[in-house]
Amino acid sequence: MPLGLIKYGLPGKRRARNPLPSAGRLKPRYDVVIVGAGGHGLAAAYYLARDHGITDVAVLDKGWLGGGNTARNTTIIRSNYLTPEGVRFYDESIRLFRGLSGEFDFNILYSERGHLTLAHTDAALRTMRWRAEVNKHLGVDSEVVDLDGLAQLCPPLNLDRGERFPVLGALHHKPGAIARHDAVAWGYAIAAAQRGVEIHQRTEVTGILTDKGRVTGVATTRGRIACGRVLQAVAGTSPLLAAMAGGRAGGGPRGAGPERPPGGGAGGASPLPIRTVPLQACVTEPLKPFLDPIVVSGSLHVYVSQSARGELVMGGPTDPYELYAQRSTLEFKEGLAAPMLALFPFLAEVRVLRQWAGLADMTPDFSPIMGLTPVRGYYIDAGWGTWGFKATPVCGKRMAETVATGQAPALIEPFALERFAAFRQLGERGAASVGH
Ligand code: FAD
Ligand code: PYC
Repeated sequence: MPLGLIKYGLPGKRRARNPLPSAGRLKPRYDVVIVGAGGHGLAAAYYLARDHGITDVAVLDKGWLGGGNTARNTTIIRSNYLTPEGVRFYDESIRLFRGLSGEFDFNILYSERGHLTLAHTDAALRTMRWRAEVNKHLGVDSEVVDLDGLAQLCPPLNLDRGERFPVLGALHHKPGAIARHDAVAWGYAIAAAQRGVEIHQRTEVTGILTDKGRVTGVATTRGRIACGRVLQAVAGTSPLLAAMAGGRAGGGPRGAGPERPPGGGAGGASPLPIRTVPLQACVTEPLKPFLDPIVVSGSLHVYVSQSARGELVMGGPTDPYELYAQRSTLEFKEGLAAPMLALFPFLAEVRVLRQWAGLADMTPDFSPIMGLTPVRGYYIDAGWGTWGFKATPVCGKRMAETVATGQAPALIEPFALERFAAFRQLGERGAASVGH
């Protein structure tokens, strides 16, 4: 047992320690304001300070640190995407994830388990082969495995050929991993705050201030703040915030921004080609470790991994309607149970411990939106749908570079908002975790 733990345990009186330095008072002006203290906003703040020496930064959140989608996600990390742009991008994230615990001196429980995407049809197998070829070409470890291979990689999986949708094979992606989501958010928050970044919780941005096409500040529930640069990193509420930056000024092509978000938004119609839908997940009671790899079935619309605590973390497709409510439903659980039991019949008696929902901001091509906007000094990090946790380190690092230099680096340039106007979409639907 570490000596520090014994020393901590012996004295009767223990003072609770908050490792996050206090943010102090909100100043009237900052160099950079980041809206959203989820993993993405916090990571961007950290890399702005660490890599670019920019520390006059306020991260504002209407709720609490890491309490949005970051707290609600199922933490699957992988780079087995379909487009070369996607594979390169997520692969850099995996490299960064591997070093985070050491960098923070804070264990984020990063655990590479391997990731299996099951194929139940010939068409699905074809997509797996395609993904494997693109991945290998770019140095990413993905292979199609047959039933014998699957039986070795995941012995508890039901491979009975008599099933209604029998498993035919799978894409095996060795680097597939999970991590502790709140540890990632807190790790970035503490490391950023130690470098001088201020994190102000319960501070909602209610307006974006602009002058002659340039951002000049933000209006908040605690008053106005002047600043030269704003980064929006609000995931599920991206269209609402972008609308505050001014009507179509967010850059969406005419006709591509599909609908006004519920409740409007100060700037009116959404400038982003994004629809927001709930995404639900649940965990079971803890079980002895039996499931090493992460298992996903795109055709059956379910996925599962076993956490360090032994809980099975499970999810399904997005809800089939647009909604800004984080409620969970019985229909979700019912829809999950049947396919999950087809894959692991012995789980029939296992109890679900809790369930929840988050908000997925879905783009038409299932790729994110990162980079500049037509409002000068206003930068966007959005469109993370169901896939953004795994991008936290790389997006934070590359968006920090974008904010610091005023230019998007080559790695994220293909994800620019203007791709929708230029018909340069990056189709990643075939690599989405389940059929969303
Ligand atoms: P968030 O963590 O949502 O942070 C945004 C913050 O902005 C919030 O804290 C919010 O309070 C704040 N905010 C919003 N509006 C304002 C405002 N006006 N003023 C101030 N603050 C504001 N991704 C994966 O890669 N792998 C997965 O396995 C995975 N599973 C998922 C499962 C579920 C059930 C859900 C819902 C999502 C999943 N995702 C997954 C997606 C992932 O959770 C998100 O893409 C990611 O967390 C986005 O991080 P973020 O920091 O951008 O956003
Ligand atoms: O991006 O791999 C993923 C994922 C799994 C569940 C939700 N998203």
